[in-house]
Amino acid sequence: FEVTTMTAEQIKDELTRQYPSKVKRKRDKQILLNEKIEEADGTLTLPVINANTRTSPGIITQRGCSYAGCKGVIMGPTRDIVNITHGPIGCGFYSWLTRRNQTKPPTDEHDNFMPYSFSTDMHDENIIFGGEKKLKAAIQEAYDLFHPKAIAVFATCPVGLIGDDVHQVCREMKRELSDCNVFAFSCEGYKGVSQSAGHHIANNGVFQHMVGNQKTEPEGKFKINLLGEYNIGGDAFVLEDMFERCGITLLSTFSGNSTVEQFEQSHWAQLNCVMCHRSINYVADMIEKKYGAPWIKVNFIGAKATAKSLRKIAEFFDDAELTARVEKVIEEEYPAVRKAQEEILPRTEGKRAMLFVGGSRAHSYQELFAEIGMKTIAAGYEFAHRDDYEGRKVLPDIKIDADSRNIEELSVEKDEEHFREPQTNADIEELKKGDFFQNYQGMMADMGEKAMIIDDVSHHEAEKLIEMCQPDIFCAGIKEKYAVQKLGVPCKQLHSYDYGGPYAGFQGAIQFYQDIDRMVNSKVKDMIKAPWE
Ligand code: CFN
Ligand code: HCA
Repeated sequence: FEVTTMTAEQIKDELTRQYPSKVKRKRDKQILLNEKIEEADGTLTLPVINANTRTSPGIITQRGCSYAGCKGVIMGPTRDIVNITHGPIGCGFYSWLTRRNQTKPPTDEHDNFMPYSFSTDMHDENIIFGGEKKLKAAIQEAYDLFHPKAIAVFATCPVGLIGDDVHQVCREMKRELSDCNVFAFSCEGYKGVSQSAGHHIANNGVFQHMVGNQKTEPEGKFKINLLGEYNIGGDAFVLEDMFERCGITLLSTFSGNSTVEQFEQSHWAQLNCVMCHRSINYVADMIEKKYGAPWIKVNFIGAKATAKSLRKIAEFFDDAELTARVEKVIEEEYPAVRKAQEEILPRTEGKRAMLFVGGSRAHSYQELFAEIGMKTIAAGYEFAHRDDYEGRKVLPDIKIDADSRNIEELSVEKDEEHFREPQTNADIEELKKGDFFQNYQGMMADMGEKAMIIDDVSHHEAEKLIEMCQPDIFCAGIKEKYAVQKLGVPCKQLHSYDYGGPYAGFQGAIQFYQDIDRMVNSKVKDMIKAPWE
């Protein structure tokens, strides 16, 4: 940690020192130093982290809710579905265009409902007497105005509490409006422990209601889907162009710049390429089980990772012409990347970053920093599961029934049991032996020895960490941004890219190097000393 004389152990202890003992005990299993043991046979033993558990009440968490994960994250980026929030107006309003997922309809004639926010705007009388009638009327109104291909309904907390049957309403309306696919998500905000449960609910719904609906096979020699890419700041545009130049047919993206038609034809793909494993692994598994297409993990964040992922796809298809085209694209793109790296690296080398975001970027962006010589001294996810840290299959995942009304394992009573903490040394040994995914490496294996790993970092811990370690850059989201910058450390939003981007692919990497260079080398910090100091 360099700037401080404290040891990593002392820093870790300091983070939780002020907590009540019960909270401290819990946090101590979620904050750890990356102590890796490499066995003689090459297997890596990693620490065990207690991820995907409930945040203790009173702690200021970065996390969001199940509705945000379902409506905002997975379903938000599809342009031609009318997404109706069934609930009081706040849920719809505060999820209105806040994620910077972009879209580009081919012409003005094509549907694009993303700029709209649709809500049933429930009031007191709907809470008391039920909101199903109002929901039906809202679906009818949306249909009359827009004649969309599909309408999706998202349940908010009060809907689950009063028991409105959103699925029954949608089934009725689908029958009535025979040329419109109408379906609902029971993604009440309180379900699960974070937005992660909402991803799972959305995955199940997309698979159940759309995947497989297109009965004729689309054209294309090398057909893939890109899973877990959401076109934040235009990332998907860069990747779409890259695939086209390689001669790879992108049938669908789940769900950046996507359409209903894409989802409906996605089962025809020969290969699923998974970017953000956390949010979309369920669809990858379901497609593999039902239709047979395997999935591989890819990463288009970072120039090296992009080249590696393109080669991985070419390897899968094992075709000389495709391989040649992929190599040509890499050759065309790399000189500019190298030039940018050579120019920027002397100014950024040795600087230290901290990354606390979501369920995937706190890992994938580390490589991008490494490409300009910066190291990640602390990182953590908001809501990822143990597999995203440790890169192996661990405890059974949650089970959600077909219409997502029951997510049994996540009920409060079962919480403790399901997220069973290792009790004995034998338990710990057993967990450490868990199967590693073939194609999936978690954050820990990639991070440096004794780097700090913190799951669901709290506001208090983040503040302490910054005070003690003075990183050169702290990556987080909008809620953290200004609190961090008031401590004198630049904060890069890895969710929205701070109104910038794209950061994916080769061109995106160059853009990222430049933005980070500007931030970590800004002189403004030296000018903010108060006059009385
Ligand atoms: S675009 Fe993704 S990459 S989908 Fe997920 S886990 Fe969120 S919205 Mo914010 S930026 Fe973030 Fe990841 Fe996957 Fe985004 S790191 S928190 S739910 N996320
Ligand atoms: C979400 C969306 C979010 C929030 C970003 C932030 C996003 O979790 O509901 O906290 O700045 O990327 O828009 O992750």
